[in-house]
Amino acid sequence: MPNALTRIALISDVHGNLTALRAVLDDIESRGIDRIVNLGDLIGKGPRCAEVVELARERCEAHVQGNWEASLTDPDRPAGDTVGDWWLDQLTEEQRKWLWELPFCHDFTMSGRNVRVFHASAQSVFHRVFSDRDEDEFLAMFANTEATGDGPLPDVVGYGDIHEPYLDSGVGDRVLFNVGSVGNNLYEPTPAYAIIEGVHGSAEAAPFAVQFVRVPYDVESEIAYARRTSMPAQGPWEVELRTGVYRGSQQG
Ligand SMILES: [Mn+2]
Repeated sequence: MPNALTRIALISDVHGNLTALRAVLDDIESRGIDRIVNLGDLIGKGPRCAEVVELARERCEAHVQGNWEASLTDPDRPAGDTVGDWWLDQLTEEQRKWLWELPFCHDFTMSGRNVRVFHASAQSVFHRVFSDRDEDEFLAMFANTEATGDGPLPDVVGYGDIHEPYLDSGVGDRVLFNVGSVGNNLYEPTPAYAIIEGVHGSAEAAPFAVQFVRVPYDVESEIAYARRTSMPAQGPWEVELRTGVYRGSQQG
């Protein structure tokens, strides 16, 4: 009698976009999936960080820290560093502490594979790995580092940070994938997340799958909400949400 397959939804980079998060959570629920892991960057860029943090805490069984959490909620953040203050001010003291204490990675076993998820790379939440990285960067995603600790070496790695979903089984039997972004996708702006399916907690080989989902949502409603606030960088953010063109590539 085979073990039942479990599905886990992996979400990342919500970035304060509550309308997008609600749409994605509704889609996850409609599939009968009740296990969700958050890969970081709940906050920053968008208008509703506090609400997003609360909803994610309610619905996700595990979380890892993103670069926005790591830089903004650091209790030793340099006093002169005011970039991001608007977003930090949205959060309660308790939320800041919770975000600061989030773990770097989350490891588990599925269908005989060691799965590891983190925000950006095995090196650091600030070390960005794009989809066109070279083979050395690919392999480095599967290494144990000071940040990851000495857990079992992963065969499957999922991450966020670049706001662009992809899957690469480029070297050996390793699988690297990016879950995309819920609240701030680039290239194709529709919210994205991933589902992995397999026998959870099992060291025995069994079917294993990764699936990507795109969930349309009411982007204009999130933009209308943001316009009633004094959120910084609103213009470039609106272009990102509507077109997927990164603020650094937008024509002035
Ligand atoms: Mn991000």
